[in-house]
Amino acid sequence: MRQRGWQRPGKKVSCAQLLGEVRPPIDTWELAVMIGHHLMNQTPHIAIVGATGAVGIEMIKTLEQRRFPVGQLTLLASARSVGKALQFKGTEVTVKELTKGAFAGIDLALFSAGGSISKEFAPLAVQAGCVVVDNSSAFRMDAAVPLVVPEVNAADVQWHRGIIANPNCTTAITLMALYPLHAAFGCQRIFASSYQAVSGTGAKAIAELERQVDEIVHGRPVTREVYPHQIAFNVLPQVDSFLPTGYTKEEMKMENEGRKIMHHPGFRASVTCVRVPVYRAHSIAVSAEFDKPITAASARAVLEQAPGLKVVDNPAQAQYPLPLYQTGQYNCAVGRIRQDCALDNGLCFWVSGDQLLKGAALNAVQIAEELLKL
Ligand code: 2RA
Repeated sequence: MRQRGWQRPGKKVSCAQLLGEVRPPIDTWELAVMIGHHLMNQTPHIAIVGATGAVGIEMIKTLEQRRFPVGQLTLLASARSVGKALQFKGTEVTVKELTKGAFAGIDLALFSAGGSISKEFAPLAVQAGCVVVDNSSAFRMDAAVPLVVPEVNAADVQWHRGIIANPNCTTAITLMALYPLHAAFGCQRIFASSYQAVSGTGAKAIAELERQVDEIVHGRPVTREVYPHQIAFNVLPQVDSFLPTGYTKEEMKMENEGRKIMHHPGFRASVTCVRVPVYRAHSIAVSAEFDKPITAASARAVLEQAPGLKVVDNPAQAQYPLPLYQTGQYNCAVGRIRQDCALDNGLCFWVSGDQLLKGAALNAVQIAEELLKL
């Protein structure tokens, strides 16, 4: 039977639980820790874990550009990055080693160093009195951890117990357009394909694309280290590893994370994730089915009011969202809005967004901004 609602292993979780109405019992110590975590210093000492990675660097820039009231900034990374200096507000901040004791005195830690680092160090940071915003998949589906896109479910930040999860980039960008439509018309299911940039895999994948282009242009044999096939002048219908169902882990994040973020346990998503030879910004082509009748005009009217979203939709002038122009933008963009000819109450759209920003660093900083309001 098809599972309803997102799950943690061995335990079904209802929407009411997601909303924090039925939570695991809290003992006195845990309550004291929660209260401590909710009294956020208004000029917090912030740590960035994974500071030298692509997302870490964007986190530093985003804190500065959004004038986040950083009291002090500590940059943490693995031993091999120790001593590197990164710029923040015109001064150099030297990277320190991520150790078990690194979180003493830190109020808020933004993690983007992979799931295994998060699993090891985020609980230690919480024990040290720090609130963690985690960009990995380690805690996203944990019932005790809110999973937040501020434009969709900012209020979920209120029930955190020390860790708040940032969603997968493709999910976050899709929901920026899908959620306002769901709120207005009631979305039950989507069919989608993603077009994911190589920077989603990391610096080595960017280097692989550049190297392969150079090899091809100069007639040398193509070499490969990161992807199972040549990515230059090609597209790969695989992002992440395959599950027994034939979907990849990345593809199922849309349904599982979408259910939790939208508080919509019945949401269904059939997705094909595709890696494309684009440097930066992911795009998603979506066909969505709604409870209520929907037209391109009624959808456009909703999307034009949606926070963090720009409508770029003038096909006659060849205007639609392009990943090239979404790079470095905080807002996502939606276009190609049209009634779906194969679904009842269906709508097709194309949404594009910078996955290092809305899909990672910006979303994490927006969550931090919500924490300051508690
Ligand atoms: C990717 N979802 O693009 C990843 C990045 N978080 O592969």
